[in-house]
Amino acid sequence: MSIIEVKVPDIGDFSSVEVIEVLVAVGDHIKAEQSLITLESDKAAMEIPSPAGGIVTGIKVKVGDKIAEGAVILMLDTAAAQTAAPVPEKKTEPAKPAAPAAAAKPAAPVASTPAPQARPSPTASIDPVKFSQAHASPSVRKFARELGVDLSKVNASGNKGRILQQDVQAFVKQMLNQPGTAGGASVLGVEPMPVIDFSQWGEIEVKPLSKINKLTGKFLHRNWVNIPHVTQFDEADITDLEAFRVDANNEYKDRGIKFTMLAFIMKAVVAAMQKYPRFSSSLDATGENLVMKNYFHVGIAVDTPDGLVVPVIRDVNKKGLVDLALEMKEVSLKARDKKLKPSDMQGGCISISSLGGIGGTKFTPIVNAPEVAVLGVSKADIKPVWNGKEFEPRLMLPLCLSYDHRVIDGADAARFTTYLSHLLADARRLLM
Ligand code: CAO
Repeated sequence: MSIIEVKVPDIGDFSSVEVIEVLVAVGDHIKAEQSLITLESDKAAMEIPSPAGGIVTGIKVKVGDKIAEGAVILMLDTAAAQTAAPVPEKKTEPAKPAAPAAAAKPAAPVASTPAPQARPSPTASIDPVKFSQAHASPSVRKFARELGVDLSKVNASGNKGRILQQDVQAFVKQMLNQPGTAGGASVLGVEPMPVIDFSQWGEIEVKPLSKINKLTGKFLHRNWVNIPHVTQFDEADITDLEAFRVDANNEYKDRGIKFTMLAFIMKAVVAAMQKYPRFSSSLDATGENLVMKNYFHVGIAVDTPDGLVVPVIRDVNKKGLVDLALEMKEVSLKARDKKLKPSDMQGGCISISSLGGIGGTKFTPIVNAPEVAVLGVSKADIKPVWNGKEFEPRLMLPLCLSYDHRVIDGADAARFTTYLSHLLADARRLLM
């Protein structure tokens, strides 16, 4: 046995400094340079390292004690250092040879320092300034940094509002138990949704979401959060197209074919994508290249009793209106009978979401990534339109184009919807 007293080394001009953390316990095998306690003055916090390796046989300080240079921190059996296998400790640096008199390790002062570089983490986005201002010891800061926890969001339970290691652990636990966040973590670092007991205000019934609801919800949330959306609104004069559609329906009634406005809109959208190819592109995985496509597949949002699905109609540029009308009927039946395969819903270049059969004047659809644009269609209505001499009643179709602003500029979007309106106003242009 070779027991030494480990004392507070020269810590500068401080005569009475508070012990805010004791980082070791009796029986611990410690290495030279391992931090033993954390001291905190008005201006700074510092960790006191061990001058040698060994086994802690007694601790002479406790949290809250005020101590100065020369005070005994603990008793250390240094002979045990050679024989005992050291227990793994929190710090990862290799043991260094024992220093005869270890100096206090200058630790990050509590405030007014360059902000610690917070690593981006799935747990929370860290505001470096607020992190540096949080009241916590260096070891707690290190611990928080390792876990990617923003200290400014952690509730402190320590003396004078100090954040302790267990506070950081409690914060992480709370985040992991948070419902509705991917892996329990709030990627935006925003306040989590509160857990509410609705029965406190009246009778309630809890119904589980359908499988489709849950799946769609995840995709929509991901797309809404990741894509900077803008929606461009326009109106297309479909008076003549509607007259043509009615005629065509009369003509094809015997063959059981019904043309809805959607079939014409699909053709017009593909023609607009051919003129403006960025609208059918996708960003690659690096986010630095655009993948341009030489095919024209269009997703159609279909409302089913179980939720929203988006089957894809392929090669719309190669199909005529009759084929499209038949295929859309088949696909929406399949969707409502839950017969769509995952592959039926993949590979679209753009999606169309039509609420025109239901109602509403406009809405802002969410881009169906990896696509970069989605066209929302609302209910057409007769409106007075100025023809240069007088107001004329015209059937106007509201268009709502949401797009990924990383790929598409506002001017491009306005050109796209203007061209689309132009095509729908005179469908003969689709033949050109
Ligand atoms: N303006 C006015 N009337 C319209 C219209 C429009 N924009 N679009 C359709 N209509 C009319 C149709 O002409 C039809 O009338 P008739 O029976 O008199 O001919 C009636 O409304 C019903 O049409 P529909 O909605 O059944 O057919 P569709 O081809 O237009 O749409 C489908 C098919 C599958 C897209 C649609 O049934 C559907 O599910 N829509 C909902 C999509 C959805 O939920 N989107 C929201 C997604 S969230 O972003």
